[in-house]
This record gives sequence, structure tokens and C-alpha cells, in this order.
Amino acid sequence: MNEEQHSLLLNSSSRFIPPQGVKLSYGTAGFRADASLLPSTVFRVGILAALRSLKTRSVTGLMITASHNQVSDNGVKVADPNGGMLSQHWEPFADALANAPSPQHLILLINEFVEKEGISMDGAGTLEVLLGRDTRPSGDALLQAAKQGVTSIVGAVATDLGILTTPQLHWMVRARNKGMKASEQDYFEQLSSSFRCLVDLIPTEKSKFNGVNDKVVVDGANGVGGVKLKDLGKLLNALAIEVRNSSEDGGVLNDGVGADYVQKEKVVPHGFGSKDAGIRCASLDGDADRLVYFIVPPESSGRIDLVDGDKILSLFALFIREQLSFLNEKEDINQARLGVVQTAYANGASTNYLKQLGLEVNFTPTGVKYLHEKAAEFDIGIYFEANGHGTVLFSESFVGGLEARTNKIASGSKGSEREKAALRLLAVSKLINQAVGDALSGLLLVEVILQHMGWSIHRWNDLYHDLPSRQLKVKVADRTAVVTTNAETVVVSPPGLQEAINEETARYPQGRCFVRPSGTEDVVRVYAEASTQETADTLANSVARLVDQFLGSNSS
Ligand code: NG1
Ligand code: ZN
Repeated sequence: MNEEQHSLLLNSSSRFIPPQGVKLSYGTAGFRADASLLPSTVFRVGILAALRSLKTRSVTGLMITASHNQVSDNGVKVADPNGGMLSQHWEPFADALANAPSPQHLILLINEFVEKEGISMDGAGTLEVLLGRDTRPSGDALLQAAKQGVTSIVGAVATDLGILTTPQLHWMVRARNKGMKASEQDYFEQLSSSFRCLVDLIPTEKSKFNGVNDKVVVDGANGVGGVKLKDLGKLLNALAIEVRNSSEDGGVLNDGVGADYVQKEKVVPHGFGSKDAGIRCASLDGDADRLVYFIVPPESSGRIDLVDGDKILSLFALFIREQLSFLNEKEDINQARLGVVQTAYANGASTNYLKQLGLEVNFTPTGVKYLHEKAAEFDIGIYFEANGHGTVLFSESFVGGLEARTNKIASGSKGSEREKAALRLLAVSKLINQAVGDALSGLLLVEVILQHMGWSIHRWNDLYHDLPSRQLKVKVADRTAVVTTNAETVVVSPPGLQEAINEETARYPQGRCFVRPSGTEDVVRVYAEASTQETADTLANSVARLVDQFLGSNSS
């Protein structure tokens, strides 16, 4: 690096000294910690995002959020030029940068890395990082730190987009690099116009949507999602959205609210209660990349019926499969390959259901980057984690085929069932965020599919019945001592643990159980399923004890 670059980096990085004794890891969701520990990390991720832009000669993104975690936490992650997560190949560099003890070490690391990657630091070409943050109070100061990191690379421009949902930022990065319109208004317009297009294509005999249920009530986790959903809602005539727990309502982010709370605790979030019995309710997480639905049963005493990511996946799969069957009716094109991707946390009943539909079900380790990568192998790949993070990916060649087909349809005419199916699939590819899982676009797709089917949330929830399950955490001395294989369903180390789990699981009708080290918390997670809640609980507790015995620890 030249003299100018060297002194710029040295000056700026001496303003951001990392806290002592803290080791951070990029993990599956970027760096996350108490916000007070993060200024130097965020500054350094600013440098990383600028270098990534330099390497790829494209726009990249940097998002400041700790998603569903408590309000005092924050975090930072990079969006790659295609709008997806940072290339896994750069994660070790991210770890090294964040943990470099001094400005001198930092510069040494950067020098080594740019040489290895063949990055020329000549300041030429596109060099821009889009910055966004959620509503956390620490976000603004951290965004300033990120800006300083970006602009420590000669020629790099930091564009502050202010408060956004995580998926909005990813969408904008993708759109910018595709040369498409990429403002927040463009995002709202693309979502609302494709939603309207799908509404217009609802078969008339099914459009008598149950009037009692025509409103969806959304819990915004006291975060950014509620605010953005209100803006989006103004552009939609065919859907009434009532938002509760929006960031301007004054509640604490993710505290007794939000998709993570609702999914894990299976109880109503604050602001919801018996008055909502039977109504279609949904919950977003703190940065609006997760979505779950729920029903408050009559006299529920706080419990809910959860309609989780697995069921959203099933609804999407059913609809898309139906459209593909129309499309392929008189076969003159190659059959499109439709694949679904889940993790081991998917409820076994959902997997059975999807298989019964004749779909190809794939499993990957936990972490959306793995699911996304797998889903991208199909013409249409649908992926969801049970916690509500997921989306639908369309291959470029498949979308190209749909465009060619729909261009032929005379304007004004809606054409045959096959032509309508092509129009619907094309609209879905525009509605659903192709960059990452997005609660807002997911919500609109769920809503329009329910209208299309003429279904209430109860009808949807009855697609299949979840097997009772239980998740536990075990605190152990060293969680990395647990090594797994086969999409995290089989423990290979410590030796003997898997055999012991197998022996225990075999004693329970419909028993299934696995353990894995968390990628985001210092715990080993235990997941168990069985034919009753009681036996699922017992199985999870017994296996947690086994983990304890094999690893030594204090369980919780
Ligand atoms: P870990 O802590 O690795 O289990 C959790 C979620 C993931 C994903 C990441 C990132 C579960 C069981 N795990 O990962 O699905 O969302 O956080 O936020 O929900
Ligand atoms: Zn999130």
C-alpha cells in the first residue's frame, strides 16, 4: 500500500482501539456482542466491506443489527455484491481483522491479505459501501464508526442509508449491482406492484375470502419492521395490516415481543391477548428478517398455536408446485426443478408432509448461508429455518424463460391457466426477496397465497400437525468439543456420545434427537421430538444429561 493509504489507516485505526480480553468471531450472523464492546469491530468491518468492494469492483453493504437479541447488544455484518452473506472464504480474514490487537497489526494483516487476494489498492473503479442500521440506540454511533472504517480505504465512498431492515439493505445492494432502481421507495414499489399483480390473478371463484379474517395483525418486535410495514401497507389496497409493537410505540426491542420470543416461548407477545382469539397474527424479529404466524386460541391463557417457518415453507411449496403443474401441462419446456431446503430443526411432520407432496427435501447445517447456497442449485429453491428465516430463489435462466413466455401474452388479456401460472411465478420472483429471507416480502406472499387459496389461517395450520418438540441449551466447558456431521444430525466427537443418544432415542415412539454446538451462543443445543410433549421433554432432558456427562459442565 502507498504512503497515503498507510497513514490514513494508521490515523483512523488509532481512534478505535479494541477492548482487551474480548475475542470475537464472525459466526453465522456476523459479529454480535454488547454494543459497548463494538466500536472498533464495526470500524474494522467498515474496512473489510470497502476491501470487498475493491476486490469485486462492485457495491457491498454493511448492516448494523443484533437481530432478535436484546436491545443492549448490537452487531455488524457484510452484504456481498449479490446481496447475500459475505463469502465464507473471507470470514477468517474478518475474524483476524476484528481481533488484531493494535493498528500496526491491523495494517500488517491488511497488507498480507490484499497481496494474497491480488487486490490492487489503487483507488480506481467503483468502491462503495451502503450502510444501514436497525433502531437500536447504539446504532447511530456505530454507523459513524463504520463510515470511518470504509473511508479509511482510499477512494471508498460510504453511503449512509439510515434505518432499514436487514433484508432491505441486502435487496438494495443486489439491485445496485444489477443496475436496477435501488432506493427504499423502489423496494416498496416492487413489492407492492408484484403483490397487486398476484391479487389480480386470483381465480374469481376463490376470491371470496372469508370476510371475518381479512385483516392481519402484526407484532413488529418494537423494532424497524413495524415502521417499514406501515409504509408498505399504504401502497396496498387488497390487504388490511394492523401493526402493533412498532419502534415508535415506546416498547423495548425484542422484550416479550417478536418472532424469536413467539417461536421459542409459544406465548402471546405483549400487546396481544384474548381479544385477538382466532385472528390471523404474525410476528417479525428485531431486524425483520424472520417471520412467524400465530393464532390465539379461545381461552388460551397466553399460549398460542404457532405457525412457523416450516409451515410458511409448506404453503409456498404448495402454491409454487400448483403453478408449475399448470405451466408444465402440455409439455413443451423442460420440467423445472423445484427443491426445498430445511435444517434438522424442521419439525419432522413438515418434512413428511413435503415428501408426501413428492418434493425433493434437502438438509443443510444451521445458518441461512448454507440453506441459501443449497436452494440456489434449483430452478426454484425454497428454504426456511423453523424460526421463520427463509425465502424462495429463482434461477436466472428460469426467470428468463418465464419472461419470454409472459411477453408473448397480449397486453390486457390474462390468457390461459398456463399463462397465468407463468405470470404468477414471475410476480413471486419479484415479490420475494432474492437476496435474503425478508419478513415483509414473506408476509405479503403468505397473505396473497391465502387469498388465492381462499384459506383462513386455521385451514393453513391444518396442513399437518407438528410433532411435539423441545429445545434445551447445555452450558459446557468447551462447546467446540462437539463435532457433528450429516447436516449436524450425527455427533462424531466425543466418541460414544452418538451411540448413547441413539440408545436413548430408540426408547421413544417417533423419537428424534440431535445435539450441536451453537454458532451464536456459548452453549450446546439439544433438540428432541417425540409423540407427546411429555416424552419429547423427557428425551431432551435425558440427552442434555448425556451431553453433561460426556463434556462435563453446568447445564441449564
Ligand atoms: P445457533 O446459535 O447456531 O443455533 C441461531 C439459530 C439459527 C440462526 C442463527 C443466526 C436456532 C436453533 N438457531 O443459531 O437458526 O438463525 O441463530 O441468527 O434457531
Ligand atoms: Zn433477524
